[in-house]
Amino acid sequence: MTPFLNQIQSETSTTIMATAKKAAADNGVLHSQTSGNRIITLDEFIIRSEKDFDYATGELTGLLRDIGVAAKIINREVNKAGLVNIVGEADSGENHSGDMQQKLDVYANEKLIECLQNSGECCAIASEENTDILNIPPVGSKKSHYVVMFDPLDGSSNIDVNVSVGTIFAIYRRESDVSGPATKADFLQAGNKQIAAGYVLYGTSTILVYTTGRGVNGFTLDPSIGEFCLSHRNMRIPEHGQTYSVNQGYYSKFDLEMRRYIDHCSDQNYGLRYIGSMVSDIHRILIQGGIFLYPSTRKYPKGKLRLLYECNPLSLLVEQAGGKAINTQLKRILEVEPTELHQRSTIVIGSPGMVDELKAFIERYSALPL
Ligand code: AFP
Repeated sequence: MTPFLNQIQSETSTTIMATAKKAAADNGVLHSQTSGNRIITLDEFIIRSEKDFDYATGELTGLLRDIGVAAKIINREVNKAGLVNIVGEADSGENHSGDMQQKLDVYANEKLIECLQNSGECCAIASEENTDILNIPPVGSKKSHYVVMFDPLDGSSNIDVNVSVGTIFAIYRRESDVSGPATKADFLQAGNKQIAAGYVLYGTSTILVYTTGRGVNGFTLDPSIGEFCLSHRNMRIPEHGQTYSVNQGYYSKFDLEMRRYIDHCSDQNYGLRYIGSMVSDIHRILIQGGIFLYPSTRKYPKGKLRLLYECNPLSLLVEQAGGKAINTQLKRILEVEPTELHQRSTIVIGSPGMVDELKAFIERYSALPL
């Protein structure tokens, strides 16, 4: 080897050593920032919690881990979106609901399906990006009991401008016979039948938040070790917050009760915070309290957001953290019986005190004409 090549090799090893040392040091910071104890990774937490599940066969554990892996892969692409030619609209054009599919939407959808296919713990998926349900071929003789629904990249119209986006997922136990393919009815279950639900927020840091119906926990991705680490244990939503979250640009298109409530928020000096990426807004509300509204508008008389893979999983998380989620007919979101895969819903979700406050406005004003 020439002296020149020798030098390069030795410089490279020094750089690798330095990077490793820095990673270890950063990791130490994270240790002390979390709880002062050793780090608990998502995988470890899921395995430890397995005994809490009603059907503790390891299948659900496997599914959550598959979603965790997909989240890391999606995170990698989201983070370099500005560097490569992956931002912008996909060649496939519009998805079934008429939204322009973004390239990263398509990528995230593919990765989630791929990861869920690998372990064979999921028998079928439904996604915002697919018109129909997609049966997954069984792995060997494995008979899977679960179906997974997701919005692979919610808020994707924000990608090109570097605003946080998120993945939302919901897991149900199938109702059809395990020996045949899953059916649409397996997905059209009320939200209160969810076995698990969660989101991944690709923000200033990447965080995965999930529930299996026994509280809500958040795991922040430590890029130096490539692991989601427990950072938000047993999240509890404050009874009342200081912000409201709504697209106030539609004010004149909202019904009277919504306009009155928005006026009330302004009178109370609540701050207006609306990111246009629901996962980000809900994450803030879970931590700081507040209320998020997406009522009917003239354009979306039934509301804009999707019941099955946006409203239901986020409602389960918020309720599990002590919050409330209803539609503008005052029905608990988790009790709505779905009739369509891509059904839309109105939603009022957040701190219990604020949802109750809005409920009083609906009860008082909704009978009045616009
Ligand atoms: P996109 O995924 O098309 O960006 O929609 C995001 C979203 O479903 C939700 O995350 C936002 O809160 C909401 O729509 C924003 O909708 P408006 O632009 O109508 O306020």
